[in-house]
Parts: sequence; C-alpha cells; structure tokens
Amino acid sequence: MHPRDIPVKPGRIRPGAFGHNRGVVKSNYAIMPPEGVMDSYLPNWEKTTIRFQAAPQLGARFAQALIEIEPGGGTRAPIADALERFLFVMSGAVDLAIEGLPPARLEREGFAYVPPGVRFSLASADGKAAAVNGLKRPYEPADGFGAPEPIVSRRAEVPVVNRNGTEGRGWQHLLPYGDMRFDMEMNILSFAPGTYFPDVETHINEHGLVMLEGQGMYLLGEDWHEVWAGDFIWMGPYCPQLFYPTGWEPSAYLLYKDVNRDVR
Ligand code: UGY
Ligand code: MN
Repeated sequence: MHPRDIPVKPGRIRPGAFGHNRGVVKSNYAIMPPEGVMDSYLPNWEKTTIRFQAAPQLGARFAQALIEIEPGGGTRAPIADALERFLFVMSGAVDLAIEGLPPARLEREGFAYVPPGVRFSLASADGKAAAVNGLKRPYEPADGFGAPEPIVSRRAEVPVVNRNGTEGRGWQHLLPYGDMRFDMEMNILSFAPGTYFPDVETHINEHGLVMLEGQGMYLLGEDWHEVWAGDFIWMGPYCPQLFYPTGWEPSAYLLYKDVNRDVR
C-alpha cells in the first residue's frame, strides 16, 4: 500500500508526515521514494500527472518520470521532438500509437522505444487509469550507424539471461544488447533472495533505477540505503554501487544505462 493511502484516524498524523524521509539527494546520486515526488501538469498531456524522478536539474543527463494517466487522459496531440524515449507500463493498460507502426495496446510490463523525431501518442485504455514510467534524453548518434527503429514489446517476451554465472540473478535486455545504434540500455535485473553482486561497481555510466519488485539494500557512494518496490534511484557517473535483496521475495529493478558511446 502506498503510504499516501494509509488510513489516518481523525486527530492522528499519517506515519512519516513529519520529518521522516527516506529521500536523499547528493551530488552523485539520489533516492526518490514515490510519496515525496511532487506532481507536474504539462501542456502536451491532459488528465495526466507527471512526477519527475530525475532531470538535468538534478545532475542527470536524462529525464525520467512516473506518468499517471487518468481514465480518458494521455497526450493532448502526438508528440515529436528530438528526444528518444523509453516507456514502461507500471499499471493499467495504454493505447500507444507510434508513427510507422500499427497502434498497440500495452498492458503492465509492456514497453516501447521511440526513436528521436518519431511521433507518438499515448492514452489510458478501457476508461481506466494507467501509470507509465517514461525516460527521455537527447539521442547521441554514432558515426556509421543509423538511428534505431521503434520497438514495442513486453517483459515476458524478453529472455532472462545469466550474465555472471551466478544462480538466481537474471538479466533481461529490453533493447537489443550490443547494438551500436543504441546509446542506452534498459535492463531488468532480478535477484533471488540470498544473491548479491560480487563487487562494488564504479563506472562512467549513469543509471536511472525503478524498483519493480521486492526490497533490498543499496550501497550508494559510502552509505547503505533500504529500498522498496516503487522507489527510484539516480546514480551519476562513478557512483560506487552494490545491491543485495532482503526478505523472502525476489527483487527486480528496471535499469537505464548510457552505453556504446566514446568520451567526448
Ligand atoms: O550494468 C550495471 O551497471 C549494473 N550491474 N548496475 C547496477 O545494477 N547498479
Ligand atoms: Mn551499474
């Protein structure tokens, strides 16, 4: 249950209402629990609340947001700009129209990649509310490689690969892995209870992380933080990082990573 929805008796104060905050903002990472990410309303969306979890204002070189679409809401008119986008359905269902592709209905865990300059529109389906996590960033072309085509798929279609030889830890590469046309990866990393990364990673790449399932402990920089499904984390370049799940349930997160491009 979302903390906002915890029933509060008259005269009582909602737990966490005063001062208790799991949110953290540092120069090279941030943790955004969902209850504190405030709402934006934008001209090109109707009946839609946008909650920006990361943006250039934070230090990130991309923007990521939870897009909450009310029944009958969505893009006011097709959107086309110079940005590439990745859309992942968190709840409900959406109708997505991407220029050049037949219209598609995306249910929970459906996803899409929209290349730069390609027009798209999005609406909640069946007269019900939907929530989509959306990431956008300027596309960085690579000499000798064209821009990628749009992709529409769903998590269940993407094979789980074991990249580390470690039992219980899986990777799903939602975008074609190693395809140099792409300047980003969107991966789902899953962890059975008791698994962990063997080393603390410190790398040039940024991350935008959406906790999809479970809970765990994240080392960011020098500090450990408890994270739960629904939390968002921004990790800047060279932020030391390590995760292990806690509890009895598997954990999984959706992870953006900028890749495949040289340093300029
Ligand atoms: O691919 C990655 O960089 C990944 N192992 N990082 C992470 O999960 N924080
Ligand atoms: Mn990493």
